[in-house]
Amino acid sequence: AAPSIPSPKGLPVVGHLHQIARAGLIGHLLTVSKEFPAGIFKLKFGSRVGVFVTDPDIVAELSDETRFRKMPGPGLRVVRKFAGDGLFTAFSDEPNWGKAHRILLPAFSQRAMRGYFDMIVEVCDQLVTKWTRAAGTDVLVADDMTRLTLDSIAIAGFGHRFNSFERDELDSFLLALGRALSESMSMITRLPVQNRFAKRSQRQFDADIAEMNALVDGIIADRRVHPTEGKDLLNLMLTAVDPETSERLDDINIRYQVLTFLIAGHETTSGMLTFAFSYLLRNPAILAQAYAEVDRVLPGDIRPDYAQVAKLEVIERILKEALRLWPTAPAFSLAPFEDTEVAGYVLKKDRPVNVFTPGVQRNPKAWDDPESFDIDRWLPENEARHHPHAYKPFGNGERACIGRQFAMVEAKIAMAMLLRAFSISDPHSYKLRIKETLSIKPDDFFMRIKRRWPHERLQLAHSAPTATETVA
Ligand code: FDE
Repeated sequence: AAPSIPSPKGLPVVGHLHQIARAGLIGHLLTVSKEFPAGIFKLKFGSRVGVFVTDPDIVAELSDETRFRKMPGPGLRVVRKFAGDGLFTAFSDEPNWGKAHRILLPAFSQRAMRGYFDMIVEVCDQLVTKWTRAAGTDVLVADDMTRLTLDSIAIAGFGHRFNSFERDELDSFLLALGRALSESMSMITRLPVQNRFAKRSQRQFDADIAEMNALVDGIIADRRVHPTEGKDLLNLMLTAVDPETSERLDDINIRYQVLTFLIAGHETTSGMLTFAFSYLLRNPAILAQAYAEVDRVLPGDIRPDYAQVAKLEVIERILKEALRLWPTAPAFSLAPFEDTEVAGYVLKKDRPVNVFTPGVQRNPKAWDDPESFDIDRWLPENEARHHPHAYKPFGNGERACIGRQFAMVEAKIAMAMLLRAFSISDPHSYKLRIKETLSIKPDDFFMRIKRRWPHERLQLAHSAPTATETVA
């Protein structure tokens, strides 16, 4: 008989839930990853068992799409209560996955990106305006990044304006979503018996779902009354025909997709930006490189154009490295089509196995000095030498992130526009704490901002040959 997958010591009944409650799921998994260098282990969540993989060679096997496919685990199955068979939460063999994938792919082409670009710049500019008014104070980074990413995906995808920067509170959609996501997490880390007593949470959960649906239905109804030209996500959903089946998406599925994009399109991207800013503050030499780059690529207050995004190489490497240490969608799950053996263990047909990306992406087998923030890993000559399956912040294969380009374009231009206008500092010496919903982001991270110019820009022009050299 094949051996069973190793597991840290747990308690009867609760298994490892008490440790998870203390360290948070991600923190606990990172600790356990180090205790199991073979890169595969299991944890007990009450009566349920989760298998986690952090070894890049095992990930290589799991990435073989002839043997494995995405299999939503307990977390995503709870999210299906509101995202249904939308792209993110669909099982791969649900017909609506293929249909929506084929219909929506054109909305993420290079050409489509160019079309969204001005809208994204517009939203970034609203944040620059907000921070200019707030200059000299401390801003709560995650909240403003969330306003930025939510407003961008909503305007680019659906022509909907949240106008989040006009209000001090976060949009009530975000509050409902935040509660629904943490409740989804709680449902899987609570014992069944505890779930039975969580009636109030259940009622709140239902109310939050109703609120999100009302918003989405409003967005769809509005477009039906005021049709627009162009092929944004919503127009494709409402009008395009699947080339393979010649069918359109049905109304329920469109609702799931709009909600899916609003969620997937903002949570992870705002977390990525927030982590990236927190690393810049701890790495002044890299911050200096970033200032130098934005001053070179986007001088003065010119309006950025799409061609400049490709030139933001330092910024891109900063974001990639932030996503290595803290992939903001921190796991994805796969299951074999048939019982199969991996690394000497039997994996059962259809039983989800979790690729725990923070563990994979810090695995010393694949990364030198894995805990250090080193953007030079992403210089082209170094990138070519990476283990091919040690970096998966956007998932794998046909179920990989459809919004990857969108997220990177948005994050690059946002970070560039902010760094060209503001110098950032960390007077409170922020110590990283992770907030977990289904995605992860730095909790309670404030950053001090000051306008860099006209003030500093003018000074630099007097004192040195180029702004670039002075800052660097
Ligand atoms: C997806 C995704 C993924 C995979 C998952 C699994 O496998 O389970 C991942 C990992 C991700 N994604 C990640 C990320 C990061 C970031 C920053 C992002 N992401 C972003 C974004 C944006 C948008 C719009 C999106 N995103 C979206 C999406 C979708 C829809 C999906 C699903 C796909 C399919 O088909 O399946 C995803 N994303 Fe992401």
